[in-house]
Amino acid sequence: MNTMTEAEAEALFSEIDTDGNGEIGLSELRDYGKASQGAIGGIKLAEFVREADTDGNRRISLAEFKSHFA
Ligand SMILES: [Ca+2]
Ligand SMILES: [Ca+2]
Repeated sequence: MNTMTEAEAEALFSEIDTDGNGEIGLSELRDYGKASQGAIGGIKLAEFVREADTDGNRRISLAEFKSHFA
């Protein structure tokens, strides 16, 4: 997937990471999903977590996020 520039991916990440701890947790994703019809960058949230969470800790780090989108 190369749908965003790195800067766009970082901007979207910080929009979703509302507590600013550098990782997107499931509750942050759920909150974001409510505002975006359950999709992120056109991808369904459940699918996004499965594909982007490469270390399997159920949280999306900025590095995981960027390698997925940018
Ligand atoms: Ca967070
Ligand atoms: Ca992860």
